[in-house]
Amino acid sequence: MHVDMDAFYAAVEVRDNPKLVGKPLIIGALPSERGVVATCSYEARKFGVHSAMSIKEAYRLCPNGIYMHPNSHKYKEASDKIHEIWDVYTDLVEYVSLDEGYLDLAGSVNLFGGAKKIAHEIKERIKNEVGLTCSVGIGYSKMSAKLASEEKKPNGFFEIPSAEFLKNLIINRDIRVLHGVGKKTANELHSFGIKTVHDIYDKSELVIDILGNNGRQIVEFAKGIDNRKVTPFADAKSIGTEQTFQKDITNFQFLKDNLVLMANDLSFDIQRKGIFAQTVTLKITYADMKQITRSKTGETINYAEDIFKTANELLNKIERHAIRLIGISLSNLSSSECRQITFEDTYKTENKEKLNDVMFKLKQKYGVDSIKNANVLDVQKRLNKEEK
Ligand code: TTP
Ligand code: MG
Repeated sequence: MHVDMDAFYAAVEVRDNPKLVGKPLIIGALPSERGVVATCSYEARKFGVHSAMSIKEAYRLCPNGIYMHPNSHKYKEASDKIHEIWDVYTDLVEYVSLDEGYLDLAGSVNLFGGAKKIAHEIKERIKNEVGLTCSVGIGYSKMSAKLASEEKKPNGFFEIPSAEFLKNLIINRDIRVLHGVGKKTANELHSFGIKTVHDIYDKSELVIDILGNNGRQIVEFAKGIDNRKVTPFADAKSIGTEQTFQKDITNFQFLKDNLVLMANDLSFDIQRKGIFAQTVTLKITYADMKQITRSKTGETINYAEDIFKTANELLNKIERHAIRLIGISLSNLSSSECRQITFEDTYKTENKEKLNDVMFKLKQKYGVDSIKNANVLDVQKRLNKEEK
């Protein structure tokens, strides 16, 4: 099963402000600012506005739209609740992004009365408990499930039960419909006159000649063959979060404050899954678009303060030019902690564990914002001021 929320960021804003219902709403930046559209409501899509378009272009198409900055924290909180609902139905969930995921139901489908029933229950629960709509697709493979969820968007449900069914559905569509065919690959194939999925069957040898192994994979996808497995979070290679700024940042305190919040989010995420990380990677994109990453591998950790400490150490070592994006990712993930505890720090460690445990349980029960360390409150205050 593939689940994808409808107009996710925009839908969260509409949920929280009834005045926005039915309006063209564009999330990203204000018309006077530089920036791109993160997403927009379906009303705004009628004007041709879409994700990744510049705000300037969006404003030209839709001057009467309502423009807003994203509120990442709110989307994360909604996402956590949504992920928890998915978790009820199987422990094989691959979270693709905040609003999208694959559920492998092979082992649990009978337990819950069938895939269709699960799909409707998930839609119902997300509507009632989170106040949002989503589109659900059922398939026999990842690609078919994803295509099924896109088929009847928004608030849709569709099933693609077999390769034969999939082939008939997409045969006359543009090759972009296939997993792995992005803009660049599509342009390349278009220049050889390969435009539809049908053309891929007809000219499969040519596709393989042009694209090599990648072409072989695309031909398989066109035939409906897709053996990719749903990879649960615990088996993931890394987990990360990043933040792009509206304006380039030279204030390192501001960057540090952002790292504190990101470390908190990541920490909660991995604790929820019982995961520890050994490597922390800091990702930076400078104002001139130059990208760097810096990593440090040490003890297995999952506390926010440990993640922050390592990320901050890495930040202190980089060149200090204006920065456009900052991110942290965690890798070398495992489900158990293995570290040396010296006799001296046993007492300190025990208290830290108790505190962490209580805070984690409160967050799980009442939401990520229900309890915070004083330092996080300070940081949030500072960041709010900075934004004003
Ligand atoms: P999507 O699922 O691609 O888009 P959506 O949920 O807004 O709309 P729909 O699925 O109904 O077509 O992305 C989920 C969220 O991710 C989206 O609400 C905002 C964010 N996002 C960006 O910030 N930038 C992007 O370029 C894209 C595609 C998404
Ligand atoms: Mg979506």
